[in-house]
Amino acid sequence: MLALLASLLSFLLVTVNANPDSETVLILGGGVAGIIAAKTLHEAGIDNFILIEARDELGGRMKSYRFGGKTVELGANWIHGAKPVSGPANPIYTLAIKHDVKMQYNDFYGSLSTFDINGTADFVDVCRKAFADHAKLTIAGGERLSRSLVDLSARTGYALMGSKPQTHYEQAAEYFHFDMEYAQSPEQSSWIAQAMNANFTYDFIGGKPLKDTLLSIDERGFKTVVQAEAAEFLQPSHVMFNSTVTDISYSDSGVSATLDGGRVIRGAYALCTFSLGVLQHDDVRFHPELPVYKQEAIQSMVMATYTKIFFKFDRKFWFDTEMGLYADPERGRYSAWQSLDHPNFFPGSGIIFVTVTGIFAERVESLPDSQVREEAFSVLKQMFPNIDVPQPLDMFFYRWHSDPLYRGSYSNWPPSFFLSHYHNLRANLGRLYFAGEATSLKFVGFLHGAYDEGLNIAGEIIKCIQEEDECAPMKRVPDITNGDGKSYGRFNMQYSLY
Ligand SMILES: Cc1cc2nc3c(=O)[nH]c(=O)nc-3n(C[C@H](O)[C@H](O)[C@H](O)COP(=O)(O)OP(=O)(O)OC[C@H]3O[C@@H](n4cnc5c(N)ncnc54)[C@H](O)[C@@H]3O)c2cc1C
Ligand SMILES: *[C@@H]1O[C@H](CO)[C@@H](O)[C@H](O)[C@H]1NC(C)=O
Ligand SMILES: *[C@@H]1O[C@H](CO)[C@@H](O)[C@H](O)[C@H]1NC(C)=O
Ligand SMILES: CC(=O)N[C@H]1CO[C@H](CO)[C@@H](O)[C@@H]1O
Repeated sequence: MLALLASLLSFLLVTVNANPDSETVLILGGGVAGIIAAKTLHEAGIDNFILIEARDELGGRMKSYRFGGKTVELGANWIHGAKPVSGPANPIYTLAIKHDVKMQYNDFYGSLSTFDINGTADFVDVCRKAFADHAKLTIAGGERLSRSLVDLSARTGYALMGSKPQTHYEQAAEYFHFDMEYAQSPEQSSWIAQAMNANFTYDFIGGKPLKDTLLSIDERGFKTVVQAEAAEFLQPSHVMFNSTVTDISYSDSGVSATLDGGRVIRGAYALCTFSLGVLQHDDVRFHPELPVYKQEAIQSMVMATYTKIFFKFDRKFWFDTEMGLYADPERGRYSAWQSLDHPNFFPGSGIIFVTVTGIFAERVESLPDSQVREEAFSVLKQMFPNIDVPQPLDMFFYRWHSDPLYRGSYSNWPPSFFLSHYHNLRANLGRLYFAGEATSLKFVGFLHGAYDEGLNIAGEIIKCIQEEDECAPMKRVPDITNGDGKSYGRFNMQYSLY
């Protein structure tokens, strides 16, 4: 009798432990999406959440680094489409103003010097045409979408618009306007998704660049935008730092996350904000295994790589403009240079950086630092044949593609990724939800995409917690067929940031 009572008691205890709280929400990842999701829960009166983060600080791909006596940004650095002519501002801009983050307008396309293998070569007019071609591509892509025509690659789109780069100058100019945005080439990118992305973030009205690309030059780091915001509502008890998730178990009644030490954290709901790259590389195992439609969606989106290589020199010997574009015979080879030693940014700093993208960036990551330094140095010598280019004092770049917490920089939508894939990438699995830049339709890749999705998906979870009857599974398409797969369906493409 006593034994029976004891076993009944222990059964009850186990049951209670398995359901600690009907409302605990696990937020997996402390980047923009995770922080904004936590804030959204908090504002809805839900404070029993736990944010689990592998690193020892918040911010994720907002990652600053002390280099050459200044704070440089290894990850996100710009607020794109800060303040459109009409409609509300980019929410990252609003947060930056609120937390007094120092920003400076970056005249990406207007303040430009151009070079080739023999030094200065004036092809600014070619760049102007590439800007206009990109705008044309965007407008025509939007028209395809509104007519429900199938998606094509941006390369096809460019060709149909009459833009067919032949010379190294034309290729460099196209690279500067396209790859520097999407971190992949036009042949690797969806025409329609490119059009949506550009239309929603940039104001193309009039086809002129607006002064709405701001560069953070804050000594505390751009991450202050979200760290200061988090400090307003996050209690230390809400956050587990230095906690890497290895396994996630999910069902219709709860979710648990296993940490690398074996500890299991249980919740009623979980929001996974790990990057697309993390999901693609099986850095986290799911139990049960993810359904085939989810796997197809995850593997069909692309995690592209965007790498900034920083150099510190004892003095500035380069161009006086903000940007420098170098046309190499190989498209995208150390082409896009940006001076931080500029009156608007860090005058006197001796810092310049070059950005590489896509496959070339993955190649660079796989090389030893010394070889990258040597290659980029020889490009500088070609750009400045009449100057005795000094050896750099320091060089640094971050390997996003090989970091198991990211596996790349941000998502880029390929032509074979259909709107139904998008729904499947974003859909919940029982009590497990997904959010991040990759799940944003309007702003894929951007900080404001991560922000928007933290807000939207936390909203889905709140509906489930507070209004049981509204807890419907999110849209998914288990079998994407030729009939529904290629159509984007009817979609309102009116320009609006929010
Ligand atoms: C080089 C670069 C340049 C960029 N430039 C810009 C820009 O100028 N403007 C712009 O708008 N966007 C830019 N972006 C994109 C922007 O940074 C991202 O869209 C945004 O930060 C993504 O936020 P997130 O919350 O979706 O993901 P993340 O920031 O990746 O957050 C996910 C979090 O999960 C954590 N994590 C991962 N795996 C685990 C695990 N197993 N266990 C526990 N924790 C884990 C990570 O450490 C991270 O903190 C850039 C990105 C890069 C890399
Ligand atoms: C996380 O780990 C780092 C490095 O080991 C350590 O300095 C820091 O105190 C840890 N932070 C927490 C909150 O455990
Ligand atoms: C560079 O200079 C060499 C030698 O004058 C010349 O043969 C070559 O055509 C030039 N290349 C370019 C891209 O200007
Ligand atoms: C589909 C759509 O609305 N595309 C728009 C993108 O922005 C340009 C410029 O405002 C419009 O001309 C397109 O119609």
